[in-house]
Amino acid sequence: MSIQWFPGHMHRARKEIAALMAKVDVVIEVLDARLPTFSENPMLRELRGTRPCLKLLNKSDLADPLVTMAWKEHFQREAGTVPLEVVATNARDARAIIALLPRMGPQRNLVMQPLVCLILGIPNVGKSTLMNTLVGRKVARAANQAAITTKKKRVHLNDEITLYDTPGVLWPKIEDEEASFMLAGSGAVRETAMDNTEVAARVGKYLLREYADLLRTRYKLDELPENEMGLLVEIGKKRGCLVKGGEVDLAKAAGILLNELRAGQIGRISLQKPPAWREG
Ligand SMILES: Nc1nc2c(ncn2[C@@H]2O[C@H](COP(=O)(O)OP(=O)(O)OP(=O)(O)O)[C@@H](O)[C@H]2O)c(=O)[nH]1
Ligand SMILES: [Mg+2]
Repeated sequence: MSIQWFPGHMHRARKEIAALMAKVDVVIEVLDARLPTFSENPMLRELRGTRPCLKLLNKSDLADPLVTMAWKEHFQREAGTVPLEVVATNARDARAIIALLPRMGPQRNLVMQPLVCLILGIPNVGKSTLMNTLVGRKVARAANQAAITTKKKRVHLNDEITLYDTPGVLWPKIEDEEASFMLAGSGAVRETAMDNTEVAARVGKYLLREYADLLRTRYKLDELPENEMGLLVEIGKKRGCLVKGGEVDLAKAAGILLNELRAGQIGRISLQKPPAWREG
């Protein structure tokens, strides 16, 4: 499965971001802490050029803490970027970001010429939520669905910082199969653009390998199913997703697994491990 979901507003947003970039001092790239480099848009990296970049590992409350720590070390080695793990609704994290931004931009009189910061990222990673927390009031609509923001929005955070929120942008064709499935599992893709059961099966396979104990506890499994389809069948049985004849409604079981994963109900789960993790 490769995901092709690049609606018109994303195409427009990409062009707007490119046009804005000339006056941007600092890029705030919001990544999903559960899958940091899968959620890094290569198109945005190109647009950003050599501008200083604050890489926020957001939704860190949902991710596996040890894996997030390893990801932070991974990004610390990247020139020109500062990684920070955050929760976009957390006011303390917002204060830390506000304190950091002026130190990352060019040294000048910011009251005379405010620092321009651009919030970028793929859909549903928490850009608008972050904007609201930074400003301290609701200035942008945020909701748990991909492609909520469709137009850029400018807000003066204070006398020294101007912020832009932008629509989430994916790239025209996500070729990497593992990345496609994990992005879909994380909630970055509208469900109409993917096959829920296929996504849940692939994510389920990963969870069986990496987080078997969490699955066992959440779904009260005495024995671990042998494979991903077995997992969906077990979840379906436990949750009464049956159709006529006693068969399990796999699509419904898939929906339960994905919703509970996204809500953090299975536990703190990372959907991607850093390269150094795998090498041991
Ligand atoms: N658990 C958790 N949820 C978060 C966090 N940040 C954002 N969310 C939730 O993620 C969902 C998406 O948030 P938005 O701020 O609308 O995301 P966005 O990046 O602006 O999305 P688009 O406008 O579609 O590109 C909302 O339900 C938020 O409440 C976080 O740090 N932790
Ligand atoms: Mg938004």
